[in-house]
Amino acid sequence: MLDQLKSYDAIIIGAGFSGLYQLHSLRDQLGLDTLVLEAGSDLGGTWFWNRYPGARCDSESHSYCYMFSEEIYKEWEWSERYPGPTEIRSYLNFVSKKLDLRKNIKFNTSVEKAHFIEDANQWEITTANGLVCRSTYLITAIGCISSANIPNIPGLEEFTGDWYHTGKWPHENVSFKDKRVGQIGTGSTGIQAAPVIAETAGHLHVFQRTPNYSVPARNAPLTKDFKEYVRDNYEEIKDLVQSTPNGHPFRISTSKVFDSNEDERNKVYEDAWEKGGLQFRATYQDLTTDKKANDTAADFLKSKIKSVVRDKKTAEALSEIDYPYAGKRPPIDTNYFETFNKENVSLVDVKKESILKITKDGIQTNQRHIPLDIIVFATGFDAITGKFFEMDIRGRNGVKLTDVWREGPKTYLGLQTPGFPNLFTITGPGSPSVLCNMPPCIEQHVEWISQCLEYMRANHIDTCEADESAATEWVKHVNEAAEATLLVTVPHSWYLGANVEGKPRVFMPYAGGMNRYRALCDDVVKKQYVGFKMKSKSNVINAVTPNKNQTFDVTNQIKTPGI
Ligand code: N01
Repeated sequence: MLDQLKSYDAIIIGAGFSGLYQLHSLRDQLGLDTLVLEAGSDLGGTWFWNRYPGARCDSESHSYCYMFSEEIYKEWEWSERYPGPTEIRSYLNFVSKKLDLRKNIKFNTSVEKAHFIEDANQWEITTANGLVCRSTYLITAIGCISSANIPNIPGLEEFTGDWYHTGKWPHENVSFKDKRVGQIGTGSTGIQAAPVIAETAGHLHVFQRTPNYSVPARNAPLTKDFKEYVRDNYEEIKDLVQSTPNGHPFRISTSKVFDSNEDERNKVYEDAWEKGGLQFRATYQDLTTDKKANDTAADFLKSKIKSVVRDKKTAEALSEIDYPYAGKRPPIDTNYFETFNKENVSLVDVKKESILKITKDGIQTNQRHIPLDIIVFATGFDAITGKFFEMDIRGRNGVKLTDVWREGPKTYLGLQTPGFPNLFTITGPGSPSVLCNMPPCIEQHVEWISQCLEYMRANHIDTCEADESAATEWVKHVNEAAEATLLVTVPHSWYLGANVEGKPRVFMPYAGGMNRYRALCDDVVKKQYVGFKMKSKSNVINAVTPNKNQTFDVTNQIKTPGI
């Protein structure tokens, strides 16, 4: 209890990519007394928890890292095209050691409450292990997909076998050898997990509710030449990821689908299929905005599934996809569809054979009982807002964040919520976040927040708080950006909160593109933090209310969304 009511300049919640860089930035660049509180027993964030079989990042390793330091970028060498959790954790440990970050992190410390104490102009934080401390600034670095979603299927408590959620995977080895395994869920995670589970399982039943498109990842060790290219082209790669709408190290084509004839198009798709990875969606600029254009890619990908999967009924169930390609987060895989050609793997099409309940030794569908030793829930997350709602966060006048966000998250630029002074949310709802490669989004937010705090301190400003009307305009703009894409046409997407019972159906991330978003945030700074109320003691120093032409041009068409 040594830290009872100790005050810090800044408290950061979370020690993943965001929290680590924010700590370095505030402590070493701004000289602030900073503490990080982390629920896990070690650093890593998403990568501390997600250790499920087959887990691997879908972003290419040379872009899935920090770029704020040329030295760090060049000193680290990735081994494969896509990094796995172990290598990512080693990387974060390397960064942490280099910057001496651990000394300011408290592990096994889960934040339960964060209340704004108006008189003191401070946040008071209470943790599950009894720590109470205060800070002037509170920064959430809690990730977007960190709150596991376990569906409410009756009977789970009766199950006598083992069950796991992919997002809370045990640190010790889970053996599937000769076991009867049921995997529920075929999103990005399930598509990565199934082929690896099938390698040793006695039998794997994959319960699929909604079929998914997937493109081969084509993971491979990085060649000596590529490693050299990465080392020699730091500036160029940095410029690329920071200037594309999705933060990935490839440009989205400027061509439109119907600029090419069918043969040319198929060649483009075939080449992208061979190359593998998320680059498939960058083949044409209108794939994510024009349904007819999208149909050409969707048909190509469906025909690939049918050409791989030998059993006709299974191929049909896997390829009967009724929403646009990349309308949900597009997975990439290693032998996912090939896995269904194995003797020990079968697909359970939950649309036709619904799950009634979990029994003591399996899953009862409306057609049969499937005996199981292990159930793997690859059922996703209460994304973006879920982790916030696990904490009791209260702003001015004791107002709860859960109440302010009841109808959907209300933020200005995804960075702040009106009524919650000095609370900053890294990759919060209303920012590009999950539609992009995360590290460039994180770096942009961390740098923006640090710059804002520097400005506040230089100008003796005590509180920074999003203006109500600025947040209203921003939420409107976030909706308009989404409406300009096919993303909103997929009713069962987690981007809309549709995967969690009772969650409001609101499109949460900003689909206007990372490059555009960055420019808007920079413009806000240039305009003296327009849309943020900056107060010193009780005087308003700056309360420039935005007018929509001033801050973000909501009428400007979103041509290349950040997805
Ligand atoms: O979760 P999901 P995820 N009965 O929500 C099914 C990121 N990620 O963990 O589509 C039966 O996408 C559900 O069915 P449906 C990435 O951003 C990143 O796979 O709702 N099925 C769906 O099939 C990704 O988008 C990497 O009908 C049920 C699945 O469970 C995000 O994480 C790697 C069900 C959930 O899919 C989440 O992906 C992996 C029920 N009751 C993931 N409830 C990287 O590369 C749910 N489902 C960094």
